[in-house]
Amino acid sequence: MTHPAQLARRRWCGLGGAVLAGLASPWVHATPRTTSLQLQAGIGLKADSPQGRGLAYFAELVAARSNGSLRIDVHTGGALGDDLTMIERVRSGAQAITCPDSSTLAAKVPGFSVINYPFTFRNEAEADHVLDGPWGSSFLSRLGEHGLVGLSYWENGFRHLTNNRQAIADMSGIGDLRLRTMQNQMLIDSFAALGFEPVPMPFPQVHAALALGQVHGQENPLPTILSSRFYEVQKHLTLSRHVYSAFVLLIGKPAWESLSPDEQALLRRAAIDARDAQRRWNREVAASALEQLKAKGMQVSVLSLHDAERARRRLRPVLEKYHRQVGLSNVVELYVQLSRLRNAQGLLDLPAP
Ligand code: TK8
Repeated sequence: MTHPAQLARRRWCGLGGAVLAGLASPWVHATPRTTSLQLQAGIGLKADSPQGRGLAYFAELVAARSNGSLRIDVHTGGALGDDLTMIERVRSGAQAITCPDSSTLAAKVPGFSVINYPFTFRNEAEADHVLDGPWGSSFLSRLGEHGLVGLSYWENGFRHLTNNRQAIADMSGIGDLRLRTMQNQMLIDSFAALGFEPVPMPFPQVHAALALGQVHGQENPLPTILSSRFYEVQKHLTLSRHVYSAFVLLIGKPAWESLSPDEQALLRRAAIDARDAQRRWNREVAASALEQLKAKGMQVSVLSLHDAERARRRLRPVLEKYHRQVGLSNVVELYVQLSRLRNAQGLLDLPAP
């Protein structure tokens, strides 16, 4: 296939610069661009969330490093749709960029579900290690078959449970507690196995559904419980760290192919620099969020190591069912990498923190 940038150069030769300078089509440009290219980006979280700050920073880096010829137009708070909708919009070229939770990409590349296997990562450093290495990259490159380019993993974080019925210290559901989950079958089955009534739902609907009592609980990292104001409609918080959750910064093929190789390299570099800043901000907010949520009136309980282990045992049959679907080698390779890392850190014999 002819690369659009090559096509642009060919047209440039054939038609002459004066004609081309007046054409606004992103397909027709020389380097440097004569008009700036707008790339529309959308995310589900608010502008003041760490994800929102990360995306604004990414846009800033891209604008500065391209001398203004690439401009990312940022839409937050689900203004362009929920994660699944935006993934499709990005594939079709209706929008250029999004940053969904990796769990919503599992319908395309099932291996993404392994990231969300409950009680797997002990800390953020373990997640960074495997996501930024060959294990995480292999899933990003498989997105190519689905019209998507995965640029980098950002942090959503360790997820915690909230509800407005009663304190749940041990992470076992009370049958009729309707718990909003992300739209991922492995997670739906996991929460059912723990005794909840899972209700998969797009993120932008969650606050209203909690307020109306359509669902009684949800689970998300502390920065999201804070930035999405879930404390307004949820009384109880269980510090459970039951799942580690990552975002994937994505650009769709239609937008990607309208960029020259230099511009693609610029975007890849900026995606990594913005990732590092976003993770730092996410961790800073996560560290201070608990005090703020308590001050807003949330009642906090902590899942004990013992109860986490019991929950993990209850989930074993669910995960065994998924090993094959997500690719057994993906699961084995993750555990090999984690064991190596823990071994190198002398942590192999310690219980999870
Ligand atoms: C925002 C979502 C959110 C995720 C969820 O679009 O759906 O609960 O944790 O951050 O991606």
